[in-house]
Amino acid sequence: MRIKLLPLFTMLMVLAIPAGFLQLAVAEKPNVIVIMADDLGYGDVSCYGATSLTTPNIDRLSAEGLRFTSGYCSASTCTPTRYSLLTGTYAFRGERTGIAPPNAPAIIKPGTDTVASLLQRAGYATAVIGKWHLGLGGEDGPDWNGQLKPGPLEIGFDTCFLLPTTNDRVPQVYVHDHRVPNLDPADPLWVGRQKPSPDHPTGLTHRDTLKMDWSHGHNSTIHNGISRIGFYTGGHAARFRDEDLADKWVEKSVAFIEQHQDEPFFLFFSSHDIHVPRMPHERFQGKTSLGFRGDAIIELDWCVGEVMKTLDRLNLAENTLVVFCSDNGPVLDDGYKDGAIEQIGDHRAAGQYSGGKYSVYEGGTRTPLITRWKGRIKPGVSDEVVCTIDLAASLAALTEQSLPNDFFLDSFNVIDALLGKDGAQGRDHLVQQDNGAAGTYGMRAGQWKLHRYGKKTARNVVVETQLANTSVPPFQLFNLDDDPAETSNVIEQHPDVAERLKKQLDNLIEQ
Ligand code: NG6
Ligand code: CA
Repeated sequence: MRIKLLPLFTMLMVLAIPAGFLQLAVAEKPNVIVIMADDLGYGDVSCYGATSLTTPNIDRLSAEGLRFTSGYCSASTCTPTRYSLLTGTYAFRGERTGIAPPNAPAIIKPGTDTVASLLQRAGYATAVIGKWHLGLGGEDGPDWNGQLKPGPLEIGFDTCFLLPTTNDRVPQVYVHDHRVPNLDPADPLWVGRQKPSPDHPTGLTHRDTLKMDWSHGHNSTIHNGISRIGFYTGGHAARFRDEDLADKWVEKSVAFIEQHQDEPFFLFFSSHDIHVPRMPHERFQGKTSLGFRGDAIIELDWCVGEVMKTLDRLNLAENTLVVFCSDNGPVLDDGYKDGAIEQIGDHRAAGQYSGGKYSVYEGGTRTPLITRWKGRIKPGVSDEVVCTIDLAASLAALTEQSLPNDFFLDSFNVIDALLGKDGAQGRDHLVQQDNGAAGTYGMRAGQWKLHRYGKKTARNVVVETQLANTSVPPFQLFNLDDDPAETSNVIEQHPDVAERLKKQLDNLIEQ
C-alpha cells in the first residue's frame, strides 16, 4: 500500500514545491572539513563551560555554528572511533578494531567504502592530515622502509600526511602518501616489540635523562627525551619533534586547501592534540594554569583558528561545512607525569559527566561536537543526538550519493540535524563502545542509558580512580534527564525499560 502510494505522493510534492526551491534539492557540494581532536573532553573548551582556560577559535566556530550538547563519538578510544567515522559501521563488527599497536596492518581493507571514497566519487579532492592509528600495510604490517600500503590512499583519500600511529607509540616519523619522507637508506627504520639489543636505551634504563617522565607503560624506546610504547631504531633523519606536530598539520592543511580552493574538497584534519605525550610547541608551553594538558588545548585551538583564517582568506567560509569533534573523552594521567592531575584545579575535563576515555559512561563518548557552515547553519545550540559515525550517511545525503547496501551499516542520515534545520531529529538510539575487546557497551535511547559490562572488562584503574569497582553488576540503568552523571542505577525501578534496551542492544550487536 505504502509503496504504491509513494510515487503519487512524490509527484504531488514536486508539483507543490515552487520552482526556486527545486534548485535547493539539487546536490550540494560544499567543502567538508572534519577536525577531530584526540582525547578532548566535553568540558575542555570554553564554549562547553571550561573556565580555567579559553579557546577563542573553537568558541568562534561555535558562535557561528551549531553546538551539540549530545554530540558523540562512537567509542571511548581512538581506533574504534576512527574506524566508525570512516566506515559508518560500529567497530565491534570489524576485526582488530581495538587500540592499534605500532606495527598493525591496515584495519580498513581496500574495497571498503568509506566517507572518503564516497566523497571522492562525488567529485571531491580528499585528504587526511594528522593522526591515523588505523594500521598500514598488508598482513605483515607496515614496510617502514618501502611502500606503506594499503593505507588511506587505498580507501578513498587522494593524499595523506600522517602521524602513522599515536605520538606515544613508535615510530616518531611522518608518512606522506606511501612513504616515510626523508628516510636515509643508510639508516633504515626498524620497529618492533622486543628490545633490539641489550644496550638499547629505554625509559627504564635511562629514566634520569627524560624530559618528561612516564607514569605507567611508555618506558621503551626514547625519542626527543620521551620514552614511548614499543621499540625502534634508525630513521633518524626522518624523525619529528613532538613540539612541531601541530605546525606541520596546519602547514599541510593550508597547502591542501589552497591547492583545491576551486573544487570541492574533503579534509580530515586529525589532530594529535591533546593525546599524550602532551608536548605542545614552546610558544604554547605555560599558557594555562593546567600544565601541558591545558597548553595542548590552546595549541589545538590555534590550529582551528588557522584553518578558519585560511577559509576566510580564500573566501570559502560560506562554502565549507566544518565539523569539530573528538575521538574519545578525556583522561588526565594517560601514562606520563605531565602535571595534568596535580594542576587540574576546578577544571572538569568531562564537564558534568562521569568517566572519560576507556569508559562507557557519558564522559567516554559525549564530547564537543560543533558544525559550522556560514550562511547555511543558523547559529545556536542543539540537543539532538548525533554521532561521528553518522557523518558518512549524512554527507552522502548532502551530496546525493547512494549508500551501498554492504557498507555504512550503522550510519544514520542526520544531515538536517547537523545543519540545524527546524524540527530535524537526530538519532533515537546509540551504542557506545569502549575499546571493544571486552564486550562492554553503553546504550543510549532517549533519556535512558543502559550499561552492559562484559565478563572480562578491564577497567583502567589509574584513569578511572573514582569508577574503579571490581564488582560491577553486568547491567545498570540510568536516567540521563535526572542524573546526567550516571550516579544512581535505577534498573530495579525500571525493569521494563532495561529489558527493552537490553533487547535492542543485543539485536544491534548480534546483527
Ligand atoms: C593505551 C596507552 C595510552 C594510550 C592509549 C591509546 C598504556 C599504559 N596506555 O594502551 O597511553 O596510548 O592506549 O589512546 O600504554 S588512543 O586515544 O589512541 O586510543
Ligand atoms: Ca584518542
